[in-house]
Amino acid sequence: MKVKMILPALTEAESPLWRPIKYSLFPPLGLATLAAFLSPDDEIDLQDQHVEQLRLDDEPDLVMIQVYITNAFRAYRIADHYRRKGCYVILGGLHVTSLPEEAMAHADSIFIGPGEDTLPRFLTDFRKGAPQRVYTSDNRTLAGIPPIRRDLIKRHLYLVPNSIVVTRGCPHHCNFCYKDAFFGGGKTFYTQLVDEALAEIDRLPGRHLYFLDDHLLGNTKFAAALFEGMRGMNRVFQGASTVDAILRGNLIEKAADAGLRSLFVGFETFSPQNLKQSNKKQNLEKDYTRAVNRLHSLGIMINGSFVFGLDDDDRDVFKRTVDWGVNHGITTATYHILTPYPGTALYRSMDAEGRILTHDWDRYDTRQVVYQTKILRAEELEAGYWWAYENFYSWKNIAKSSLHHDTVKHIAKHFLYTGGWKKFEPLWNFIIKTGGLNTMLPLLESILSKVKSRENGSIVPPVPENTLAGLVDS
Ligand code: B12
Ligand code: SF4
Repeated sequence: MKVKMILPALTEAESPLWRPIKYSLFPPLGLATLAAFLSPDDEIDLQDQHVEQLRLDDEPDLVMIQVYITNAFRAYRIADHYRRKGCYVILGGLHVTSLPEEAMAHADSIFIGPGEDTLPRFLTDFRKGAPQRVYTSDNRTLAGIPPIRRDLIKRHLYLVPNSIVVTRGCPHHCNFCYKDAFFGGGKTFYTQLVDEALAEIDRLPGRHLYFLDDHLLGNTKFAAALFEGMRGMNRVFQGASTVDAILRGNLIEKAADAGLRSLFVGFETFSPQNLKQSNKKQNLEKDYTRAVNRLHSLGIMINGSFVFGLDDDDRDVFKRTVDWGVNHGITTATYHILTPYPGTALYRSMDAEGRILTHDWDRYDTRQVVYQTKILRAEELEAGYWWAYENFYSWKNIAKSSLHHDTVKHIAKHFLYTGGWKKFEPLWNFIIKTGGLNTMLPLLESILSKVKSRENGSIVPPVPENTLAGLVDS
């Protein structure tokens, strides 16, 4: 059987003239995971529009398309194109799960939730000639899933070909997050078997790994065993966590020992009001500064995530947030404008209040205001968002933030990483166009090599386990 798998890009990434480096970072891991359920005899063509021109002149037996909110309209156009040719088209992913009826109009079958349990069911039905219209995931396990078909990934087109996920979902329930909508009807947080996760890591060439898990430290027992198993593997890796998990116990030291060098941390907001509005209770009354110091003392760089536009935000929020990041030596900052994704609790409450202003999903890219704001006007919010990026990544602030660290190596690392990331977009564009992106990996690996603070270890003692118990409610 001929199978075509497609990850459509959002509009911005398609321009032949300009490819932001962000879209050439990670390969289509979800589709490569699903490809493992196909037969070795199937002829699979996996295309990622973020990094290649789509070929649409073929006539496969089965077309599988991954739909995010910001690629939904394009995904539907591609689906319609193949259905007109008589190909069988199936749609799955986050946006299909949020809005199944919308997706149904463009597909022969749709998939609700993760695909590890539903795709095998569909394939059996499809081969028998009796596929159903809707497949809904209800059996959430990663035990025994076949190895990801990484052979289908064009590694040379990505800066970070070694992306990996060893858990699914998250133990928390922030009301703006995609995850409760996506994992509804079953477990919302589950992990691989440790041995299987370690085997997957072992299969990856080179040193660098990027864990795309929503919360790599979310299950303490699993993460501790994983990091234990990774010691001595000589890996350097990046991942994501919450503030409370960084402060709790000694898991973060274990992660650092295993090779963790940079962490995406969801600070999101400094306002308790906003945290309550977002049901981000795991951040309430948590000492962000302490978390930052703890990471820095372990030589872990921080990518801070911040959201603008929650109802308690005023005109000063942009400056406050940027200043805090610079004064705390945050390496990179990711700012978002609050975006109520359909299917989330945030969307439901805003919809009930009549605050949703548009259903143009292309605009739900976390850079545009799509809802009725409260204190800030929409124009102020968008202007403040761009101002924050520009200021955080000004040379002056990159230098100031780098100088926060106490060793020359850490200062240099910070300066190179942040400057290289944000200040050389034309150079990245050139490297992408000339096909040499993957050759930059050794540079990334050396920037991520180990640094320790002068105190040679953690200077920030952990918060006792039981003071935070109960907040993680998996
Ligand atoms: C890596 C990543 C990216 C990467 C690469 C994406 C890629 N190559 O897949 C980059 C940097 C390009 C990216 C960009 C963006 N991203 Co992004 N990204 C992620 C991240 C962190 C991990 C994705 C991943 O690999 N998951 C692991 C794999 C195994 O799961 P999966 O891809 O979902 O696939 C499973 C199922 O969805 C399902 N499935 C998927 N497709 C199909 C198809 C069929 C036919 C079937 C049967 C099943 C199926 O089966 C798979 C196995 O279970 C997620 C967060 C997350 N945890 O998902 C955010 C996330 C997907 N991104 C998000 C957003 C908003 C964006 C951007 C708009 C950000 C921006 N401002 O630019 C852009 C838009 C991209 C686009 N194409 O439209 C949101 C999406 C919200 C939504 N409702 O759609 C998420 C959820 C982040 C968040 N917390 O809000 N992203
Ligand atoms: S902690 Fe992060 S991944 Fe988990 S629910 Fe909140 S926003 Fe989503």
